[in-house]
Amino acid sequence: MKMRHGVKNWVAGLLLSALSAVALAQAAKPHVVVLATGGTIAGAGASAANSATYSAAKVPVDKLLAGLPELSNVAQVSGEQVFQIASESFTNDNLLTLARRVSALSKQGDVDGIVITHGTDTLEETAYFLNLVVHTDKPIVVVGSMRPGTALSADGALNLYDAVSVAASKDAMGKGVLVTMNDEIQSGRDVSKTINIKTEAFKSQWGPLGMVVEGRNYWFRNPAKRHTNASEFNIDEIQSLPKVDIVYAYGNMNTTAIEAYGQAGVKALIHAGTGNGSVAAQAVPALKALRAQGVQVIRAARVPDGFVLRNAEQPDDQYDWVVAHDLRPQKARILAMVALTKARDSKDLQRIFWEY
Ligand code: DAS
Repeated sequence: MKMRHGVKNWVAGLLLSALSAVALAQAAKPHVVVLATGGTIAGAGASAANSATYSAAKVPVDKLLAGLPELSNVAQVSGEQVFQIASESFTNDNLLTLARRVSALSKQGDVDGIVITHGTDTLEETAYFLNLVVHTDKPIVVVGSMRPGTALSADGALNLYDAVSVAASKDAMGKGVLVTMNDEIQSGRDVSKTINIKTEAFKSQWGPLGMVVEGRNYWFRNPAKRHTNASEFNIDEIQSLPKVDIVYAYGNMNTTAIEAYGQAGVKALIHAGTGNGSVAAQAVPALKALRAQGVQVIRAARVPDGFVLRNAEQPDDQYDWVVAHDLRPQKARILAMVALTKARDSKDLQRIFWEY
């Protein structure tokens, strides 16, 4: 009897030490916080055949994480539901709230990396905003999906696994805010959504920074522009964002929108011009009038790739206008809002567009 009791204690001891070894091993893994904001990655469709018809922003973060037990292979993961919205509805207040939470978490010693799950429509704007204002070297990874988790060949699970894996990686530190979609690791600054119906939707004209395959990162280049700790902008010092809007140019261009934005009190207007940021002759006087009222005029291009050359299509020096460099209009708006919290003239604003 005594012998059997001894064996039982020995087996129980073994089990306990095995369990504590597993718990210890898990506790030794990096701690990644997943901040959920909604989007397709939290979407649900009526049937598996619905890869494009579904409701976004339905699945709560706890269910997202519970549906991916493999995450425990790469990190200790905790989740927070910051918002539950489709990202086309993101506002400046959403950007400020999210960035403040990311900044606070990045300062915690028990947080090694942060993942933000996000709708794909404005994911590139949020990623760039965080890249400009969050001061940390810890990996921050923004991730979405093109298909809801209920669809055949859904892409959200692997995208999220890749995002957590990258956020848990020491070699992802100091690279600015990252986006993991479709096996690629993109720069939050450079990446844009380039197609609205395929899983290979996010591209940068300068190429991805690297790839992530089966939890391992393969790096091929580093960001060239200022970001995170090297940024002169800090979310902890930003209370609000100035009004900056975008006007889209096309044949038969008129000045209705330009004048309306001027009356609405924009501090800067992004002009998404044709070609190399061209401005229709009939629109030039309206933009010059805005500049005379103190509004910054920033020439971007509706053409997705390339970059706008200063003084090429328009005499920017003479008009005191700024060019958006290689930034697409929606990204130029993000940078202009952040820049105008500090820049006091167009010369300084142009410097910021060269550097960020
Ligand atoms: N409406 C889209 C959004 O929330 C869905 C998505 O693609 O994530 O951005």
